[in-house]
Amino acid sequence: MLTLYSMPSSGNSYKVRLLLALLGRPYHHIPCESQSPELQTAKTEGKLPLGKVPALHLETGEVLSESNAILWYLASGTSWIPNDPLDQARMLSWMFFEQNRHEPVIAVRASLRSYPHLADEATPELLEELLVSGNSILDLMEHGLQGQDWFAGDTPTIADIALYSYTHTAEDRGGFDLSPFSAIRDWLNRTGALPGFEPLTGPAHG
Ligand SMILES: N[C@@H](CCC(=O)N[C@@H](CS)C(=O)NCC(=O)O)C(=O)O
Repeated sequence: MLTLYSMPSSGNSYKVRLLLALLGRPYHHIPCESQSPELQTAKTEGKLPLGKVPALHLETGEVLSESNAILWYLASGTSWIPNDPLDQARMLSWMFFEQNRHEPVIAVRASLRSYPHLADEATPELLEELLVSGNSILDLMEHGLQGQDWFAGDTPTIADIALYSYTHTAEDRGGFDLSPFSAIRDWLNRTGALPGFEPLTGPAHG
């Protein structure tokens, strides 16, 4: 059986749990919350090759790191990766965007507002800067969803899962106002209605 080391509060970890739920794949879960002894143990026992969660341990003993690479592996051979190379490239483009531009702003603002150990870094100036840049990221997503239900192609792909993770908590955790972004709000509702969907239930961090 697959074993997933993941952080209950974290969007990067939630992506993987969400895809496993949507695929109906059973797995053994080892929760490693931020600042917890379990996270430290996983690190010292060498369970996290890149030092971060999520990490997926396969039945073969191989270990995969990086949430979006894990999504790719789990989705291989399923409809969550489109067949058309152009749609695949579009999907990857949104997934790189998610890691390079979305997560460092929208997730970071949520983390600064939620994790007690980051409170000292959460200055009003930094929160304002992240609010402005986060709104421009949301604008790009809103534009990307014009005339289409999903980010890459006609059906949901792992790009939707990658982007859903930190966007659906952007209001309550990140302090963003999604009311001007109607295409994003419709897409969030569409994603939340997928068969097998599981909500993020970890504590309100990150
Ligand atoms: N780019 C990585 C980011 C992984 C990452 O930063 N994980 C954080 C939680 S979101 C973590 O492991 N934090 C614990 C630590 O750094 O000690 C991915 O997408 O998997």
